[in-house]
Order: sequence, then C-alpha cells, then structure tokens
Amino acid sequence: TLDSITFGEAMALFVAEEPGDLAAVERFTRRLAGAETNVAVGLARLGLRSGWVSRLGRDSFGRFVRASLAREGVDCSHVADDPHHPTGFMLKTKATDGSDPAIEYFRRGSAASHLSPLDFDERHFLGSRHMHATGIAPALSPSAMEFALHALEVMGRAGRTISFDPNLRPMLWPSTEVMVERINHLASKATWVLPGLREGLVLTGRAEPRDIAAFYLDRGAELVAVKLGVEGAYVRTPTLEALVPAVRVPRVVDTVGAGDGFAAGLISALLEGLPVEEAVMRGNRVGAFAIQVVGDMDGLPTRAQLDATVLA
Ligand code: KDG
Repeated sequence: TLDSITFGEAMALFVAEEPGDLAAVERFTRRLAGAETNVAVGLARLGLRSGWVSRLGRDSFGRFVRASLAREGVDCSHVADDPHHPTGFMLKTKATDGSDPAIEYFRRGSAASHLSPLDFDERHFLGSRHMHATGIAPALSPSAMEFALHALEVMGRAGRTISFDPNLRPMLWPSTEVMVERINHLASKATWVLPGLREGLVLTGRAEPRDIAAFYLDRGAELVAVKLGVEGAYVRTPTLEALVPAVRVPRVVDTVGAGDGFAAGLISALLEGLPVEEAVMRGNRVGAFAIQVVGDMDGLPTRAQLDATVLA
C-alpha cells in the first residue's frame, strides 16, 4: 500500500549550460522532469510511500526515468513499458536572475501520451491513501484525459483525498477555452486545489486569492491553497483562511518546480495530520528548496534536510 499515488508524464530534461537561445546552446546537463514525478520524488524524500503510474518508451530516456525513480524509492510497479512510442524529452534555457526559463518540448506522440483507461489498475490506486493529479497529464491526449477523469472519479468515490495542481501548460491544449473548461471540470472532483495566482485568474476570471479560493470551495473543494510566489501562499477552507509568508532564500536560481515542491510539502503534512497552516508552511519551505537549483526536482529536501533548516 502507498501513502500517495500520482500519474503523468516524466521526461528527460536538458538544461542549458550557457544562457541564451536554445538553438545556439552547445552544452546541456541532463535532469529528470515531470510535474507529477517531481511531487512523487518530493514525497518519497520526505519518507512517504509514493507511487507513480505512466507509460515509458523502451529507450534510453525510459531507462533513465525508471532508474532515477528507483533510486528515489518511488514505486513504479505499474508503469507500462511501451515498445511502440518514445519517452519524451524537453529542453530548458539557463535561467538568469530568477526569471522563468524558456522551455521546448519533444513529447508529442510519446509513450505517456498513450496513457489510457486500460492502464488504470483500480486495486493499485485504491491501495493508496491519497492521489495527486495535475492538469498536465490530461492535456497530453484524449485517452490521457479519460485516464485522469476515471482516476479522479474512482478515488473520489472511494473517499480518498485528492490534490489537484492545475499546472497550466497552454502549449499542450488546443485553446485557452478548452483548457479552462477541462481543468475546472477536473478540479471540481478534487479535495485540495492548488493553483498559482496567475493560473487562478485564467481559470476563474478572479484576481484575488480569496475569490479564487471561493470559486473552488463552491465547487466542492475542502481546501484551496493559492500560490503567491515571493508572497507565500494563501489558504482557505470552509472554516479558516490564512496568508502564510514565503521562506526567504539566499538566491533564486530557477523557479521551475517550486509548485511541485509546495505540493509535496503540503500533501505530506496534511497526510500526517498537521494543522492546515503548518501544512502550508511546510509547502512553502519545500518549494524554497526547489528554486535554489537548476533541476526541477533536484533541490527537493529529504526529511533530515527539511528538519535541519532554520526558518528565515
Ligand atoms: O512543474 C514542473 C514541470 O513543469 C516540469 O518538470 C516539466 O512536467 C513538465 C512539463 O510538462 O512542463
């Protein structure tokens, strides 16, 4: 049995070693990417039993993803080996002064985009206390969308808690309208909804964290945490609201992965039964680790590292 299960696409990530246009970059460093695997690794490092479900190509990137996750102790027992489609990969520019890096995907037609309800093993999912989902997996293809909907319905019906991070990737959707409609439909089946402030505006048309939270509470969520970047995070449940300040870090290297770190911190704390504000505080702290390195998940702390840090 698992504490948390998630599903989606993992990719090889090539981070540029020098700044500037990717077309001109000669040297890259290989890392692991994928919003859901970032969260799965974050949870495993914090000591939770964490699982990930997907499809991987029968190629070196697929073997790289599998080996990386095995090293982290993430359960991949239900990751299918797809001999017909490749494992995706992506490029990322070298971020300068904390600004968002540019990315380029090579993932269309990937093994993970062929995820379908046939890959859904109900017993395996129901063996987990919690499920984490993002808006990326359902953007990959109609069959991946069906998988996501099915997973949310099965876990919701069984009374499991479900965290949902919209993780908007407009590049992967046919239009903004379709993206907003689908993501809000999925979010309405989740218990904890974790949008960024800008995502909240796109998805709800509301600019204030309070109002964004109200939008999802009205649609059945039990907790909404709106990520505010350097301002921290705003959290609201039917009975409380709070603004939890961010942790200050010496130097922001690359902001990608902060939201996944936040999710891992928050989910781990809530599953341990910590009060909501403390859970959000841990989310902020784990997110702060993620932004101090170039990789998307390499900065995520172990339990010992998290416990050892003194709060700023
Ligand atoms: O949240 C971080 C992810 O965006 C990154 O690791 C890559 O999964 C990824 C994506 O689809 O952009």
